[in-house]
Amino acid sequence: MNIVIFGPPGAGKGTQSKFIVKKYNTYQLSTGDLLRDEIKNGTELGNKISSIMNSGELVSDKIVSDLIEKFISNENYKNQIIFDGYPRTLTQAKNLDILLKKYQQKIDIVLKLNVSLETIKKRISERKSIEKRADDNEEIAIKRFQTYEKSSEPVLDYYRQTKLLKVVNGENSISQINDEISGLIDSIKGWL
Ligand code: B4P
Repeated sequence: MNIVIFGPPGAGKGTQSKFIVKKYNTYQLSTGDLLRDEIKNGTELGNKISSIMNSGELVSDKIVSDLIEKFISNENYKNQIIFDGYPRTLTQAKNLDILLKKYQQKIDIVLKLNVSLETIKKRISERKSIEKRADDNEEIAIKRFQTYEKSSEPVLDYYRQTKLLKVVNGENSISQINDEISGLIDSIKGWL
């Protein structure tokens, strides 16, 4: 089973992905984490993308596509991937379908976490004190939210048409969201 987890920055995609990985023995593919690793390791790619990420803009579709193909093509992860933060644009959504088809896979469910900008600002300021991420400040959080709003609607429409989209209230507590997501995954596992 492959799952897409979608939502604005700070919605809790990473938090919920970690829970799903543990409960359902899957693998988390966080494009944000992969990109931050490139920056941390000072790679050529990392140097190229750090200013883009720290401005709240999206990294190019080509760069993230190359990163995810490495993961999708790995037999060890076949049909056990949580796509955390990918796709973020319509081009990425279509590209993901092409890549999955190439490796005889598909998406089984798309979970969308709904969270307001006010909640996100609060969470990001709390996360900043723990993780010290360079893009976690209020001004960049607002910019990232605007970037999300601009690019997300076509992605949501795309998944609405495929009937894979399930909307989850991301304002609830972490454990309430865990329960809601488990219910949704268990319901589709029954007919897979
Ligand atoms: P991401 O790494 O995807 O980061 P995120 O959206 O900020 O975080 P997430 O939603 O995972 O929130 P978390 O669980 O940490 O993206 C960062 C950047 O990378 C992008 O801006 C972009 O530049 C680039 N990028 C990534 N993917 C890309 C792509 N596909 N294409 C192009 N560019 C890409 O939760 C946030 C905080 O809230 C945590 O501290 C958590 O403890 C807390 N929290 C979570 N759920 C909660 C709840 N229910 N109640 C209370 N607190 C909660």
